[in-house]
Amino acid sequence: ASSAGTPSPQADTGADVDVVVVGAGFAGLYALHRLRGAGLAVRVFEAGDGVGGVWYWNRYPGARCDVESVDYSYSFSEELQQDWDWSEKYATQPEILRYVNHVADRFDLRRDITFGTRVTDTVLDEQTLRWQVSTDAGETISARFVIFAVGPLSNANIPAIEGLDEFQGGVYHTAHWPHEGVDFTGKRVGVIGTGSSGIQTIPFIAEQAEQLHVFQRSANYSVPAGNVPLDEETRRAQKAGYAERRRLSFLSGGGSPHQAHPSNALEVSEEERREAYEKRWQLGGVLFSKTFPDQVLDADANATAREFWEGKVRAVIDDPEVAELLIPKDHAIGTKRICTDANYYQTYNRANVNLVNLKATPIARIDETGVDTTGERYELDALVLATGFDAMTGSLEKVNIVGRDGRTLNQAWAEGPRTYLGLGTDGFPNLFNLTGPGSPSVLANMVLHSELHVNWVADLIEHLDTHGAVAIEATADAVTSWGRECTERAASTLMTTANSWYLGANIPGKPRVFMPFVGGFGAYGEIIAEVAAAGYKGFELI
Ligand code: N01
Repeated sequence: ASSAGTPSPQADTGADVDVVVVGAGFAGLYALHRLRGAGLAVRVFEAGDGVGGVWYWNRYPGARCDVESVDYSYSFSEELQQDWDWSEKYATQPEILRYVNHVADRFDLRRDITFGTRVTDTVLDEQTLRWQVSTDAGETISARFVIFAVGPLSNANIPAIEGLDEFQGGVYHTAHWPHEGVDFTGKRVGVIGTGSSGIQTIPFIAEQAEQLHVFQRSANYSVPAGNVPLDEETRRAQKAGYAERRRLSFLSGGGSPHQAHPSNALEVSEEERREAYEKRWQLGGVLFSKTFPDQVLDADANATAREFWEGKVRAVIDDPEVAELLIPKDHAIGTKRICTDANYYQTYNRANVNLVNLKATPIARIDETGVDTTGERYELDALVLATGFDAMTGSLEKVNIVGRDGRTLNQAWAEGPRTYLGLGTDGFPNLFNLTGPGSPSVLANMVLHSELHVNWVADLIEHLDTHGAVAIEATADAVTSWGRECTERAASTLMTTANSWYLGANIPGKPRVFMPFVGGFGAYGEIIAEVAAAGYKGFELI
């Protein structure tokens, strides 16, 4: 039965499985493969019509990963990583989607995935400790375990701007891009939002559109991605070095094998510091924000990185007034997810690109044919919303998850997400959330993070079975102390000083809680391994 209580013709099939997995992105696919391999009956539900999660939906021009392809790929199968050839240092969205589809075919995953179907309700039967999982197709199945693999950046944020629904031109959110693409040739286009998505897509749209207006509320820091094609020799070397590369990645701060400079930023000479920043700049991408270990811990150290960045960026923007608007003044570099780009700042040198400063003149309203700011009117044929996501909790929140005593997860998380190790919550036995709040999540390479989490849950299920336990549940004490630890760790950095989506600051009314675990991917891996080795300390076996 659905939460609305209206049984549909297919309701209550009564089918039993060991595990329901919600989502067929990187995490969900590996969960299916690993748990099926452990002899469990697994059923996956996926809202999209294909695999890939975020890479299925985010098809905007210029969409590309900001983690190197050699690292942003599964490590669980040596044959897979030796067989697959990445064509570029940073893979485009279409290439990643091809890869994920290859994985689904190669490991025969599709037969246990139901596509085009959303899980609506997940309700605990307290007698049996099984979960009744219902879908929007009207099916209900019973599962011993439920694994949410819904992704931290999957619930698009549509801004509440007056008149948005009146606009008669095309409106495209970057996370719901039409599969057939959009042709902006000869069009007057507006882009709202200058986060990672906006910064990646703006240069592409600028090349096509007749006129592009970029509506910027907050400026962001972006670093050139430094993408290059991979030649056969590089690929061979990468493949030969995979074992060590993966080992270092699993021990690292962010899930890729690069190490920060051995000294703190302020402990080295100015010359050495500049050299280190230059080296990272040439390497390209997000690792610039991790050049020195204290870069997001110490404001003075951070200022040296910011200054270097500012010099580089000002040098490529022709108009100093435009440059002034594009330089963030409201947060330290790296305290919001640093963006990566190809010719983003240079795009503002084009005659057909105009930067609208919403801080000075906010959007007043949108109507059938354009956008009115408090300063000017912009006639538009198309509007692109690069306005991000209700991150980390948004997609889970849409599911009616009912645990012990009829308490919903949304009630349990009303003041912000409460988890033990990011994986479990008291009152919700045998229910696991992958790569979400309370884990390194978006601060780490999501592919390896998915593997880490899935392997941990698979081992845990085996442990329950060898100990004759029906279920496992985080204790309230463990949840409280993990929450405290996550908050304290975040507060000891500069990360809590920015109004970022890590803190829910982009969604009006969302509790301000720093959601990811900031202590590093490797350190987190050690913590969860120790918990397992100690017989799942902090959890109760039932
Ligand atoms: O979303 P965002 P995103 N009026 O939230 C603006 C990953 N990702 O999709 O900052 C006007 O960062 C908002 O302005 P402000 C990556 O982790 C990775 O770009 O709230 N503007 C901001 O400029 C990333 O961090 C890759 O003032 C409004 C923008 O919209 C995460 O996804 C590529 C507005 C939203 O930026 C999210 O990135 C893409 C309003 N009402 C995404 N509401 C790569 O791998 C919002 N904005 C490279």
